[in-house]
Amino acid sequence: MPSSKSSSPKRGDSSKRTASKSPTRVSQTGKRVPTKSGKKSTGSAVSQGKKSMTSAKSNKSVSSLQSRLLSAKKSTPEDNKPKKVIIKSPDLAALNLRTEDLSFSGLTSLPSEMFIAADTIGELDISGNNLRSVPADIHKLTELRALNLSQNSIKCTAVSDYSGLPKDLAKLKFLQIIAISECNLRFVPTVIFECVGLKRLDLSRNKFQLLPPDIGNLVELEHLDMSETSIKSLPPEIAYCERLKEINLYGNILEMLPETMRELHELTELKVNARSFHSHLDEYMNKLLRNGQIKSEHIPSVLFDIPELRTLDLDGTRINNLPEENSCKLEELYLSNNYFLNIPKGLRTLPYLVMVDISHNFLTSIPESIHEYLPNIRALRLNHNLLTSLPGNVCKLITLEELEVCNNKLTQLPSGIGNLIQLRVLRASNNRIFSLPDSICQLLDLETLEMTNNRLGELPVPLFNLSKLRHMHTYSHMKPIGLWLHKNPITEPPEVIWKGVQIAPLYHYLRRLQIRRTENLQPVKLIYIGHCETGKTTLNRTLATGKSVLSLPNEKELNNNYLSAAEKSNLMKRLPRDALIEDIEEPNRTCVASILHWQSDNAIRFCSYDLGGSEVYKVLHQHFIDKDAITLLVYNHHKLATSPDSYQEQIGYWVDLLQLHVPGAVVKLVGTHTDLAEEVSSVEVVKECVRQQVDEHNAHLATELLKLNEKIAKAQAATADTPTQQTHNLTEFDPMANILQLQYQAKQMKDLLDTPLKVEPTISLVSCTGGLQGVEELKSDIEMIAINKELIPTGQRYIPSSWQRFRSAVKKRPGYKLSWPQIKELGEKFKIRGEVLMDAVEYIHNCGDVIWLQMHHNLKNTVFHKPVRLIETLRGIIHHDLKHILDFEENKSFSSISKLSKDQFTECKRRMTEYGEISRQLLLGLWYYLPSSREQFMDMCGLIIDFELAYLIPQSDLPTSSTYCEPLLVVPWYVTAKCTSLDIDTYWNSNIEEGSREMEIVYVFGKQFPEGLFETLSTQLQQKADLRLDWANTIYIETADTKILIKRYIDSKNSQISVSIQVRNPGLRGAMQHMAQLHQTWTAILTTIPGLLWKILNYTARKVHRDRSQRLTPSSGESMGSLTPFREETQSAVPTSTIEPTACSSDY
Ligand SMILES: Nc1nc2c(ncn2[C@@H]2O[C@H](COP(=O)(O)OP(=O)(O)OP(=O)(O)O)[C@@H](O)[C@H]2O)c(=O)[nH]1
Ligand SMILES: [Mg+2]
Repeated sequence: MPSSKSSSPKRGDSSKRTASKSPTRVSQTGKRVPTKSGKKSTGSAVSQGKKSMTSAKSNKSVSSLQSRLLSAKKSTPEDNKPKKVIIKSPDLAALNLRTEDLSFSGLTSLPSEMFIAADTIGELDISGNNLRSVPADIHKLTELRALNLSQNSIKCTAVSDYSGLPKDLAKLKFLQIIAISECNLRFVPTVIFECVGLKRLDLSRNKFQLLPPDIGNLVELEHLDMSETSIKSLPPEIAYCERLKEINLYGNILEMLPETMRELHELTELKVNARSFHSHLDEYMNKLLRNGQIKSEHIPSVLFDIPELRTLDLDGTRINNLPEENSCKLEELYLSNNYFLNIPKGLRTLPYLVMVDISHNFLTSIPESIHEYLPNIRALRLNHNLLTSLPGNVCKLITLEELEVCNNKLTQLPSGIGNLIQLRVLRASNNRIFSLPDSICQLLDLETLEMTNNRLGELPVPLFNLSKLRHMHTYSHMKPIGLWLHKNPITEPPEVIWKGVQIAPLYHYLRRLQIRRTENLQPVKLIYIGHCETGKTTLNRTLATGKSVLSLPNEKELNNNYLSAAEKSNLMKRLPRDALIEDIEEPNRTCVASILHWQSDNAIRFCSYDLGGSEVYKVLHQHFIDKDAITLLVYNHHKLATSPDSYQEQIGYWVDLLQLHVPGAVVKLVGTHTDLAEEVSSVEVVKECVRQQVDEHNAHLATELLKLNEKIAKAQAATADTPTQQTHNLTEFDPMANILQLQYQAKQMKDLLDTPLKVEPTISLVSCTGGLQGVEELKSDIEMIAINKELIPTGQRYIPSSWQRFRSAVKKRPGYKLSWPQIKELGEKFKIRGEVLMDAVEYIHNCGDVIWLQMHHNLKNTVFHKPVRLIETLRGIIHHDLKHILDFEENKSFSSISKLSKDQFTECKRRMTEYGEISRQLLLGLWYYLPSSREQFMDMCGLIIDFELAYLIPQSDLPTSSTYCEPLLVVPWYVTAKCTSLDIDTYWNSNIEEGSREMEIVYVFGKQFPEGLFETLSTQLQQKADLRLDWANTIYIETADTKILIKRYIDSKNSQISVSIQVRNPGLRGAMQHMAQLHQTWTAILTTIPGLLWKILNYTARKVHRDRSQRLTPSSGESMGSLTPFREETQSAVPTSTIEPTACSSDY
């Protein structure tokens, strides 16, 4: 076959050359890994088919305006008008130069006026005229950059003919661009090779037949267009044009290419019709090639050695073979319509390939090691071959985005296809595939799955997970997109479902099928949390009914706390018949919680706990949220989109709450009010914020765990160093060196890291008004979560019938709570005992029928089998609308039931709102709607105390008229009185016994300090107190010989919340004992919150002298935010008690 052997090109007219580097081969050292930009280019190639070659063939690839000038050749058939070329070189504007456009003006010579102010012309367009020559005056255009001479009749009848283009043209030292296309030239005007500054040269559509070696003079040349010039090759001297980036040789029947082209180190685009290389093959050779009897050699091997070439189109070139060793960085290779019997081994030496098309060949198999051939492949086309199977290792091509295997003889796809998680397009039509592997349902990015004309009998049910398959049987840009199933004998789902163009009915059907096939599906608890008035109640009712059930708007909110009978019945009418309403509360704001049992169309039973979002209920949320339930975190998307500052209030706080109390819970975010939100695209931002919040939390956990482990190691080393001889009694109680405590915390952190929140990846946006946008989709998403064993592992267990009978027996029991012995007795009837009994009760709890707070130290032995009654009891004490309730005129219960006069009521109200003190009479009025025998009343008080919402003040003879406002319960949350420095002086700093002992522990918490934690401690201190005083954030307690001061404050420096406990006692031992007890009580409370991180900042002990006591006085009256009077920890590595040495020796 013809090929150029010359590797040292002859120079052209070297006397005119400005640079004369010999084309030595430069070894390419820096490896180019396909970069983002590479990816981009291929992305378009992948999606648009052949890239530069194909597009260039249709003359559409030229992009820049300059390029458009130079390819002004009326190439598109529809554009028959003379082309008006606009030249706007960026240089021109900067250089104050202009464009002289005389194109298509019927000129036979250049007008003399043109040369006035010739030095201001940067570009001259004289294309489309009748010019035979250009005058020598052209050299006056001293600033000329670009010259368009195309479509003229420029003379040039021999090699050295300057009659058409004068020698003076070469004087234009700034000339970079010449276009002389379509000039009917047989010889390239010689002067062109003397314009050595040229960067772009368009000689297309002439009749040269030969490109002279003088081209090698143009060492600055970057773009050369030789298309349709009847040339058969390029001269070897082309290699002198070292800067060439692009050569266009389309429209020529090439016989060879010079070997020297491998020296063109910047050439990235070579537009060549490679089919022309087989023009000399006769029928016989063709047959031998077709049968694989000889190896093809007619493609110049230099094509595989041009180092920077990116694309090579060898479509229809009758090849059956590639060179085995290649040294270029090809990214796209088209080998379609050829004679390949096997995948060519040469692909192994083309590691940068991202796109390979070997369609329309004779491949019968794909090698097992295919993944080694194509490590970066993104699009692989194997259509129209003879493949009967695909090797499993195809599934290791994990970078694949498009795989096409249409028109083969495949009977199945590899079972591991689900590994190709980046796959967007899978085309496998016209095969014999009888089933789709289940793993295909993992291809979540799949946008097109073409399975037309196969033998599929049914579809994998989880196919509905492929949410990016948005269409069925439709085309885009003449290509099938979405899901294509035509011509398959599919019986499940039925034809009517899968033959349409809408994918929604098919997915709906498959979802239902999935639910129906799910066995032992148990009722699912749904918990609605979120800021007040975000639409939780509305959403809950809308989901349950499928209708818009907006909760009543604000204007209609009644002054009364409860619905009138008429409103209640009205509301009842709006609720579904099958929805069992356990509880209907006030019109707008949910009070504590409301419970609704409902069933979805697909027969999944739900029990919704809709939690009131008002601030005051935050102390109760921890008792209702549940790690085994589905938590819907509802936020107002409209509000968040318009005021992003509300993120913490609307989402951040709630994510923190879940992380604190129910790590590992399944959370679904729902944005409401989208009918008001103009901007729904912000959902991505919301998603990102949530992800960031969860990530930051986990990162924080990881660092804290590291620190803690270091601390444990140090503490262990210290214990080992000083074993028993360190009998200093002060180490009896040393919270900072308590290894067990530290180990417990480390384990807790490790557990937390192992069980992060399961935040659902998509946020559902809904509107509960008329159109109900997004509601059905949300319902469907919730159903899918409900049947997802990984998310809700307890939702699909087999439940014995005895448990079911036990469940209905529990529900039927009178009263509203059952003690554990009562539960045991009932379990006994159904032979449910021991741990099984606990499992059974947990099951009923997970169904939402009962509330069993099995982790709560006071309540773990109580099962609330009528949760609504529990909620009602809590409402009496914790209510968002106390202002309205505590209204003597409006609420007649205070006069009729409490029997309080207006003055007495006013005093009671003051004591409740300032100090949290609630008298028996007031309580009777607050609970007017509940049964109130003395026994029941005390039982309800006991419940409030067990929930640690209040502490009890013992009273001897109740009720008496004189004790109308004497406190019975004190709710620390309602204490609003602030502790002043005077208070501290009066109670803490006065009467200090000289030499008494004082101990203090400071606990620090992160920014997440659970709502109500401090108040819980407050309620627990009651049993220790002979006398106590409560302020907001400060508690003072006295016993016979001990004083205790407990404060909560925010460290203004790092905005961490701290709690300090101070104990003062005449003796060290006494102080230590009290401190140890308090520490134990406090840490027991802390450990009930699984996600709570805390540490001891400081543990000090000191002897108090009168003169130094003032040191303890707070700097201002504010309890929160200003009390930072404590000294920093000064201990060495091993934390031990700090105490003045004298004190030590005197006491021990
Ligand atoms: N425009 C519009 N209004 C809504 C939508 N959802 C709820 N609302 C209104 O928003 C207000 C609050 O709705 P609720 O459902 O009571 O809110 P909530 O979150 O249960 O409030 P709390 O019980 O206080 O925590 C009511 O006036 C509803 O009518 C919605 O999608 N669009
Ligand atoms: Mg509500």
